[in-house]
Amino acid sequence: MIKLCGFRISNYHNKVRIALLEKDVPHEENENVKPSQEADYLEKSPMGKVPYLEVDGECLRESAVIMEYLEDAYPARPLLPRDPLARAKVRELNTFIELHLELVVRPLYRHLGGKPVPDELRQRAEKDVAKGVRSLKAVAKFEPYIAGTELTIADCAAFVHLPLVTLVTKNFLGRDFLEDIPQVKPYLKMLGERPAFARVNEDRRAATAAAKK
Ligand SMILES: N[C@@H](CCC(=O)N[C@@H](CS)C(=O)NCC(=O)O)C(=O)O
Repeated sequence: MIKLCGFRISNYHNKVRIALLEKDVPHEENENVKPSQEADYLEKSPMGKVPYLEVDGECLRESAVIMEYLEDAYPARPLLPRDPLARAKVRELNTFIELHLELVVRPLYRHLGGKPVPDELRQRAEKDVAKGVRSLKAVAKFEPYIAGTELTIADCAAFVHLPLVTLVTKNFLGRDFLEDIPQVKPYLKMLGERPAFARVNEDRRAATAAAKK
């Protein structure tokens, strides 16, 4: 049995959980695991991050690696196409979303609590988000899925990460940079109607509300 460890507000945890549900992989979840730099936690996750996946007594870290493992181990309901170039195009999209959008807005996300944002950070983020959005626009298909006619790992990533890009750019950069890609909003709505995506989203909302109590 495999076990996903993390918490249900984490976008990376939620991305993996969507894949597990979409692929109908039997699994357990420990949703009470928080990032930590304590020595005993670092044995499970050496970067101190969530999520990690427990598989046969081993821990697997890094959500992109976990997604690839799930594809290899559970090929029955694929989230990657068979054709090598098409597979690479999905990974390209995933990289634009995670490396060039999510990781770019993440340092600002930490300031949502009200901590002032240094000008330098804001200016750098503004430049970099614009590049990330431009790249996403160049490759996203919305036919109706982000990589084409089939649901892929890039949809799992887009669903959890793009709302953060909207939140952060609206709050700190004066406008939602994703409005430059008008298909994004209806696309995220369409994904949110799929049972697996809807369930993870509802659980995220519940966990967020509980954390505020
Ligand atoms: N590259 C990692 C990123 C995971 C990540 O950043 N997780 C956040 C929670 S959403 C975390 O653990 N943050 C705590 C930290 O960075 O110390 C992955 O894809 O798994």
